[in-house]
Amino acid sequence: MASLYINLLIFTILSILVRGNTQQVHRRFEYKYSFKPPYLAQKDGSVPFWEYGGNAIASGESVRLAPSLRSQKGAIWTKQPINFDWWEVDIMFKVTGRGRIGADGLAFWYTTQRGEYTGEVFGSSDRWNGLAIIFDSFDNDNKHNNPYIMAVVNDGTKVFDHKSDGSTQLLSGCLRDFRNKPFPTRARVEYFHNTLTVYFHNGMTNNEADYELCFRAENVVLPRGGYFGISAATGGLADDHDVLHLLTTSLHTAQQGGQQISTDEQQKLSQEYQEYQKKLEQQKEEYRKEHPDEARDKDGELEDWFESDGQRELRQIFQGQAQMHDVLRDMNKKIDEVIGKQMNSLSMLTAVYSQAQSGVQAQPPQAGQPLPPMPALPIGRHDWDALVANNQIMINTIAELKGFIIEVARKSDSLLTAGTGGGGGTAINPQFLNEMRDSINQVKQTVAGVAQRVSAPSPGMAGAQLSCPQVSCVGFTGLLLVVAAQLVVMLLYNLYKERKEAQAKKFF
Ligand SMILES: [Ca+2]
Ligand SMILES: [Ca+2]
Repeated sequence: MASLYINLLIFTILSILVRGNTQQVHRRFEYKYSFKPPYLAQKDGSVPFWEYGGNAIASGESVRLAPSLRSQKGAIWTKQPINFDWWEVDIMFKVTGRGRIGADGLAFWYTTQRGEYTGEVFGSSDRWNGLAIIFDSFDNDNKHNNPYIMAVVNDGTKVFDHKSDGSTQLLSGCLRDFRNKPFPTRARVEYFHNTLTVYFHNGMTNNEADYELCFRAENVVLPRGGYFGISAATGGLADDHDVLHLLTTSLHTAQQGGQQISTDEQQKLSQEYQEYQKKLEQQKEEYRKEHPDEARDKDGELEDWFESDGQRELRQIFQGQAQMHDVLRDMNKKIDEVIGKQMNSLSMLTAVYSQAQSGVQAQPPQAGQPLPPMPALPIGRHDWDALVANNQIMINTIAELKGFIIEVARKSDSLLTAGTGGGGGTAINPQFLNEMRDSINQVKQTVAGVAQRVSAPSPGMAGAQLSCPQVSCVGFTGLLLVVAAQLVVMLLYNLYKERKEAQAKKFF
């Protein structure tokens, strides 16, 4: 019965997995919540759809949130709150400095309000409501665990603990060095169905596929309609904190995506986008007119085609590392796949259970609402105990079997040595046993003969008991029984010995 139930369960899980995999996630690039080069900032220095302040400076190629000077703070924030629930943000950034150690770091925000440019937490406000992904360069608590990447969720009440580098407040994180890399470092923050996943690209290659998992956290509940922002700060030590791009993609499940965008809205959006592109082209033209000497400069760049010995060596080292990295990445991907599959199976299992419990089809979770508590697996305490007990029995049986096999091997060894060592020794051969059996049979016959003679009625004592004066007397039938029992034991022993020998032969 139990195995039938388990089979049914596995079948249901598999069918749901197949159905789940065919359900697609629709992705849409959100240009109003993104910035990227070229022409990241316009001529007047503004970044379309974004506002920045503090010590931040935007150029055509990047946003320098905080320059490598002491005690600088700067940030850039979206003008509009986010109007979708699930998203993925890709940030390309560079943290560079002359020092072996840098400070303070950089933070990506999703908060209900834009932070203050004079704030105390990596260039933004403390007591934020929402999510911070912090790239902490400086090791305040001197535990040699920085630079560190971490997620800290705040409900607007907590004050960030700089002294411990937020180690008591973080949701999750990973130890990754993001300073002074040959290529820009990248982070991909994904928030989908209340699961927060952060991938990191360590900037050792410029390969798009080199992201690795930093952490994944489930049941993360963030408020709806927050703002995206990215900020940085320096302290006594200082790095340059540059953001090269921030690309936002909204994520929609199949049924959501189909209903949400009407064709009118779609037309309006594409028109808006085309206008924006036209404006950019115009600005490009103007720039070319104003800087006619730039084209000439490009001709003078021929020197860049040559490289010094040092540069070549460095390039070769990077190439070698890139190859090693490719192999590692493949392995990482496989491990990620395995972990992903495990997570998937687990969540499917709980989904099946909850469906069976309620009989209602599960709805995808909504942002801003806590998830229902995870139901227990359909394995009860007694099932578990039974499993453990069975396991113990199996272990004991295996141990016994092992002992038995060792004994058999030992005995067969001794038998072999007895066989080769001149037939003497302690071994009993069947011929000897047969002889013994024959002699016992003879004894039996003799005893029977004696018994007949003894039991023949003697004159004068008809029907009377044999008198056994002085000594204790054993009845005749008793004697016969003992002899018979001995015979049986001998026979059994003979059979046992033969079987053992047959078994021992199997091993050699
Ligand atoms: Ca720190
Ligand atoms: Ca630390």
